[in-house]
Amino acid sequence: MRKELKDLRQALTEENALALINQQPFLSGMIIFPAIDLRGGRCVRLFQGLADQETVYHDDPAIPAAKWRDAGSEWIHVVDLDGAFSGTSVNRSAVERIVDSGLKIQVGGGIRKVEDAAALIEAGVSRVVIGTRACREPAFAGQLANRFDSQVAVGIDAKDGMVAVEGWVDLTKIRAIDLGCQVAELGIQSIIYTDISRDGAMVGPNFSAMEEMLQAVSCQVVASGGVSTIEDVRKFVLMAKEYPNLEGIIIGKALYEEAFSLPEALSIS
Ligand code: AMZ
Repeated sequence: MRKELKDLRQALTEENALALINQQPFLSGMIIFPAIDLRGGRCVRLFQGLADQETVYHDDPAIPAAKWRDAGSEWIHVVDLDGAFSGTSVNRSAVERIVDSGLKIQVGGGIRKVEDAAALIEAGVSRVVIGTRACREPAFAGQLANRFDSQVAVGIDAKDGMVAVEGWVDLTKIRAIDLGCQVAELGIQSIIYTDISRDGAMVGPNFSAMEEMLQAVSCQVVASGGVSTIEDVRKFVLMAKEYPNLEGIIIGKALYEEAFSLPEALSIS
């Protein structure tokens, strides 16, 4: 047995390892994050983030959380939409119910103070996502990164390449790429990059914008917005092989509308 292991180790030069990876055309280690967006305690989806274009999928968010867990997910991406619109965490008890599912939870929406981030991490959230305040004051993101390390990510939500904040109502003059580079330099390890016009629209992701961000920043990137077919997932898996900093993708509406199943997506990632 020892000898076989030694032979295997010797055979595994970097070149051989790359060849092995390439023989597995679809396995990349990319994380699939099923999304749960919360509004008034319920699991909803918005069309392009517009508050008046809402579809309710579940009154109790613990139901999709258990469903995604039982389907084999490791993570869930949660957005407190009321929090994002109002600037303070609102759906705290719903978040805690999702934490009870036992999955790793990434949460954004209304986290604008150090205490908000600390309280969520204390409550069992694995990673908090900071949007508005990171854009308005990038040093704040750096401060959180110093304190919470990889348990803090920055959410960059863009329309035509420019960052939108405050529930995507306020469009800034800041380029998404510039903010990405800035927060990565300040120690942020992951960026959640959303293309607003694709979000909840089932029109396919903005692959070229994602690629640009992946090339520009030194940290990991999670792609969000527009995934609508299993082919979109496959394209991201191929992209993850080219850009190892593509940490994962967020899938929302496509799963709720059953365009494909979560096990299907997990099996090719
Ligand atoms: O759909 C929306 N209008 C929306 C949304 N999904 N607005 C903000 N968000 C999400 C961002 C990020 O995860 O994608 O809320 C978070 C940012 O919240 P804040 O409060 O830090 O800007």
